[in-house]
Amino acid sequence: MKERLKELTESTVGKIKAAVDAAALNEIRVAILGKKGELTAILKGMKDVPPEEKPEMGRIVNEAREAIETALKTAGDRIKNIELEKRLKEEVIDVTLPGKKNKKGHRHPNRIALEEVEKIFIGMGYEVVHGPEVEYDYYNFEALNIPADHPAKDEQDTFYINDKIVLRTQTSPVQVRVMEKGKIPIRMIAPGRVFRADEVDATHSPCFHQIEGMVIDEGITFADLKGTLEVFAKKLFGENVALKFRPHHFPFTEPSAEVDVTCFKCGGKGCRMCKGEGWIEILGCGMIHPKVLERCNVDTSKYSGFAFGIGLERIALLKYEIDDMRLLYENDVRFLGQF
Ligand code: 2NL
Repeated sequence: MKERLKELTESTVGKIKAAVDAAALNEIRVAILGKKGELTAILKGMKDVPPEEKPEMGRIVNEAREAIETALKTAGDRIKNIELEKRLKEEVIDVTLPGKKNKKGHRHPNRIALEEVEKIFIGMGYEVVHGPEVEYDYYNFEALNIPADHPAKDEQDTFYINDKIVLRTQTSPVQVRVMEKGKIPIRMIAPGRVFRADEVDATHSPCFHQIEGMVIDEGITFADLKGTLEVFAKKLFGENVALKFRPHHFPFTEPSAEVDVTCFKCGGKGCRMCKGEGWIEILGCGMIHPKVLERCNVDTSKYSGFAFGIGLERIALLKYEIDDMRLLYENDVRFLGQF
């Protein structure tokens, strides 16, 4: 019996020392100390040991159990350490790997063009003013010398909310509201969304953007208008461009003109960009009609002013050489990502 116990202890401790993982260790524990384990069987057999041998046998069996349990504990700690190290190795984070890039959005080409235009006028002392997109018919038309029977009011071109209210077709009503406040001098631009009942094509959209501008003070002349727009065009398209003022008609200005710049692509020789013309139209302008000033309570014996209107999309299309306005509204990131 003693011999058997000694052998069992030695062979078990040997196996325990050789065990490489927690599962193997557990198998050994069950085989020796489990319900049907070898040592458990020996302990159960103690009842058949003659009484005089019991104390001695009891001591030996207990020693064997303690030796095995100590070995199990030592091996358990050893395997825990091995497994911890293995996990630490496997789960290591390489802090030198490049981080995940966040995809950042950016400004729409319209927005980039608008901010560039705003910057130029702010630099010349202009204020940027915003106003309602849903506007009284009076501010959009009547105050601007466009009477009820004017073709510009045609129901085909204008979205009516009701008899008196429309979606603004230009941002001039913002300027009318500023004039009515009566604080002069005025140097302002009014950028924003405008609406016309147009079919969508490469150069039209029912919703587009305008930047109107206006200056009112004592002694403002057409020369101020020319000088201002020349500075603006050169800052936007390059110092080399020349301007041409072509007589035109607008109901709210007199005299009025459309302004062309020499093609900044070919320098005026004629190319695809300017359709062989050498000139590109960029805006409309004029001296504010006395009827408009008077209707807005501006004293025409003292003050005069000029105004202009720029199509924002037109500027964005020209600047970025985009040939179809629809691209600006489709919001395809493959297109927008290029600017
Ligand atoms: C164009 C022409 C223009 C104006 C807009 C204006 C505003 C007031 C009084 C007088 Cl409150 N005029 N605005 C003047 C001339 C031309 O726009 O072709 N825009 C794209």
